[in-house]
Amino acid sequence: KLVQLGFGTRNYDGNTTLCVASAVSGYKRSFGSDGPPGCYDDLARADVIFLIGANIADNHPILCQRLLENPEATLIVADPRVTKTAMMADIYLPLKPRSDIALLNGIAHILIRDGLIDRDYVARHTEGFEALREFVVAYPPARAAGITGLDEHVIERVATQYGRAEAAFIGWTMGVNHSTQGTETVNAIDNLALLTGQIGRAGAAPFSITGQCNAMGTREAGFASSLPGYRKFENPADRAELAALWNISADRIPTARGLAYPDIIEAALAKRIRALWIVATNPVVSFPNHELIRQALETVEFLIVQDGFHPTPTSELAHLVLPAAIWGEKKGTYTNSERRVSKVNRAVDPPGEARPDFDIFLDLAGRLGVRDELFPGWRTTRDSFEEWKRVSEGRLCDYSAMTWEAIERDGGIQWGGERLYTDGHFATPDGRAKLFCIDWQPFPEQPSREYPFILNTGRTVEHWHTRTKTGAVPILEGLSPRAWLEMNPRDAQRLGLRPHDRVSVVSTRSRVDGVELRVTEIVAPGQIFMPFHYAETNANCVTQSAYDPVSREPNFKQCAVQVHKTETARRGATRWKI
Ligand SMILES: Nc1nc2c(c(=O)[nH]1)N[C@H]1C(S)=C(S)[C@@H](COP(=O)(O)OP(=O)(O)OC[C@H]3O[C@@H](n4cnc5c(=O)[nH]c(N)nc54)[C@H](O)[C@@H]3O)O[C@H]1N2
Ligand SMILES: Nc1nc2c(c(=O)[nH]1)N[C@H]1C(S)=C(S)[C@@H](COP(=O)(O)OP(=O)(O)OC[C@H]3O[C@@H](n4cnc5c(=O)[nH]c(N)nc54)[C@H](O)[C@@H]3O)O[C@H]1N2
Ligand SMILES: [Mo]
Repeated sequence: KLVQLGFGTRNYDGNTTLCVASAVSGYKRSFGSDGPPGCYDDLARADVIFLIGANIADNHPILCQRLLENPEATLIVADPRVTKTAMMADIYLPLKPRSDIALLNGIAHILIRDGLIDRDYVARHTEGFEALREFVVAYPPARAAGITGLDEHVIERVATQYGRAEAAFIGWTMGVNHSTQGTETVNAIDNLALLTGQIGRAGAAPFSITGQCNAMGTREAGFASSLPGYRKFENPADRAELAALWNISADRIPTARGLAYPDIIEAALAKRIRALWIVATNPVVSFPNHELIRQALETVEFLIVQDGFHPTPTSELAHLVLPAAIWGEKKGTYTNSERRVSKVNRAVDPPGEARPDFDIFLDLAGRLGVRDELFPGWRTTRDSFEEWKRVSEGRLCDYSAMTWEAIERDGGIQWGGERLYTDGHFATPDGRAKLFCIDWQPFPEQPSREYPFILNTGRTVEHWHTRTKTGAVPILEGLSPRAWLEMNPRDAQRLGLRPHDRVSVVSTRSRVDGVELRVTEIVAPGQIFMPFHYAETNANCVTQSAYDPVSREPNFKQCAVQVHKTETARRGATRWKI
């Protein structure tokens, strides 16, 4: 409300665009709306669990414990890297980077060929089956095996297990979303669930595991890719309804979305955007192609950074820093992957001048002269929760029956109940889900003679993203004090590199120096992996500006680089300290 109606700009986006935007766009295209259909308990209820590009042992360790409740289930893990999660798998699929669509189409081919689909479900609840049936003829197991590098028999086995399951769960995270084909990969995943009717029942769901604790926040509250309550910009009835709820004239509601995150950054570089306000994200470390974001932030005439910590690599560049209270210093609700709304309470007072983000927003609204009109009588996050109940009423994400007291009493409440689409009725105009014909494409920057390695980037359990918090926790920092590069022994031997060598990772864009080498078969020959947590050796110096055309999510998981021993002169990279 403040950005759209107070500032009068549509150019607003969430960090979610670096994270779950592809899942959102994929769900919208397949099911007519965003909203993960399943719940965490499904991991304990499924008899087949298929994890694609999701390393839950490191990144969702609490959720991962649900697997222990379900030792009978077959766990299938598709990841080019032998992660801790891959080590837990009954069937591990070390597929080639970004070959997931070929694998998924190959599985769809086998399911249809062998009659392992739910014909009744497909006929009653989906659209596009005939086209898909003809399309996947082009993905026989031999071709899927050729593209993925997997054994044909393993693909057959996975398809048969999935097709015969009573309840099959597919969970995915950034190995899927961080791709120029992220949205399409999600559609190919949704295809499998729809073909087999593995959705809307206990244990059965195509489930996007979100990243941050409140990643659902920007998704539901909208104003980036949709209007609040999953309303659509292009739908006049949605706009009229929202305007009526807010008691404003409908022509103040935009009819199309504004610029997405990467497009805002490019517009800043081109001076079409002259002021930027960054809240609760640290893009100098987390945004792809570091040089570009640094230049963009140095180009804007006014940069405001609102963060719980200072200095951070981003707040250092700010003209104005607004100190924010963080978790445990403020009160409100947040919503997780399984649509569960939880309450967080203030345990301690914020230090110094820090104030809850909400208070900063209200204060600003007052100074802009829009507080009485847009936020009449609002004092606390409870007031915004009460309005949100009215705005979300009757929508898929309906909060209207919740109260703060009930949320606290029940340990969180899920909107939409335990599972969505239990009756097979989807959020599309005709109520049917859509099957998509998705062709596999090679990833955008292929390795070459000069840049022979495919760089994969991601996380480790000890650190949270850009380390503004975990870098200050001695035990975590001690366990994982610096960035490393994983390389297969064959490649290391060929390059004459040894464990603990300091290496440089170089792409056509820029370079990172002084990264500690780990020689390990966790990665296959030709592939290397580096965590992106470390500002002082920033993996995003080398990643590229390549985005999914629909979701605008960056292709963080593959780019072409060369690796060599760091010259001594470059080793003394100064360490960024909190
Ligand atoms: N400890 C810790 N936990 C976290 C976070 C953190 O920073 N630290 N961050 C949170 C957030 S916001 C997020 S989004 C989640 C992310 O959670 P994950 O998505 O599990 O994390 P990543 O390590 O980014 O990537 C997951 C896997 O994708 C694989 N991958 C790479 N390329 C491909 C491919 O082409 N195909 C397939 N199938 N897989 C591929 C990688 O090898 C990696 O193992 O974690 C959340 N939890
Ligand atoms: N190469 C590569 N890059 C990636 C990824 C990858 O896998 N590979 N993953 C991407 C993904 S999935 C994500 S989610 C992003 C994460 O990237 P970021 O969002 O940039 O990472 P965080 O470190 O979580 O940044 C959160 C910031 O908010 C501050 N903060 C914490 N709590 C509060 C609060 O209550 N209020 C305010 N105002 N500030 C607060 C923190 O101090 C921190 O500076 O990184 C993306 N970048
Ligand atoms: Mo994320």
